[in-house]
Amino acid sequence: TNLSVFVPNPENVNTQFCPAKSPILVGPLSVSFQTPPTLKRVQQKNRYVKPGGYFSPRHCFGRYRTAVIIPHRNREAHLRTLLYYLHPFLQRQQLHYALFIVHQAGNSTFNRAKLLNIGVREALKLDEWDCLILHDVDLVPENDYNLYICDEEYPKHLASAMDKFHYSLPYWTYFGGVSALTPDQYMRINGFPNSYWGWGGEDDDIAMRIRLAGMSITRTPLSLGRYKMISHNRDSGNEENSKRYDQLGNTRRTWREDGMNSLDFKLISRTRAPLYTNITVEIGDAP
Ligand code: BGN
Repeated sequence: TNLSVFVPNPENVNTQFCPAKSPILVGPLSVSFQTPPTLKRVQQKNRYVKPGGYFSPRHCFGRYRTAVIIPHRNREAHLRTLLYYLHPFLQRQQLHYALFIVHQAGNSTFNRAKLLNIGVREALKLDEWDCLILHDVDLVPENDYNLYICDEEYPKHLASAMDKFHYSLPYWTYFGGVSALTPDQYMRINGFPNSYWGWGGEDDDIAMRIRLAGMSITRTPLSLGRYKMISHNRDSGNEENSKRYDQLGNTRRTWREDGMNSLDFKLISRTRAPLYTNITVEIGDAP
């Protein structure tokens, strides 16, 4: 497949940047999970999305270039629901964006943070992104004023008010669900840890890396960072990581060696699906 670098919309004859604040935002959104839509339906509703899940505003030049990276395995129905809501959401924000689904092949234990590292590495080969959005597949944003752009200074936590935590933070340093880092911020913390297999702790490790690298966390205000989680049972292959407490106790010693500079995986395929770029990888198994 041809995965050459994206060229801005050739039909776009208007050379003006989009306004700093999109005029077509609507604010609160109504999100409900009934029967997940078919991919075909999502495609029909998003006819300006190009293969690979790329979009560029049609009447102005997008000011911000955002890559949304979504780790995935075996959650097709969630993915379809997220695509259904996320594509129009990002288009209303007038972003130049693309969606990358990083699919963990095989049955080894799930590793969210490592899949995110892979998504970042692959996405940065395809375009120059201003902002990397690290996004869980089961979280749907409920307000489009929650902008999918980065803060120049600090990593930003976007999922500040999830329904499962009664629309507030479970604890002050929480950094899970959806976050936004510039490529520079991402590299300054050596990316995310590759060593958290199974559920839990990796997001706390990331929050700690940010601190250890001398940065703070900024976040979307709770009134706007609202998300609905698509309810589900714990997946098999994503059992609680019982080592996470020990690992977190060691982060200050390990973060410089465990991350983007030690990332190792086998790319099985990278293809342009109609609504997203699909990256399928073999990532090994827990030691
Ligand atoms: C925390 C988990 C996070 C998870 C949140 C919300 C740990 C490490 C314990 C020291 N952290 O407890 O990974 O995102 O809950 O569910 O388990």
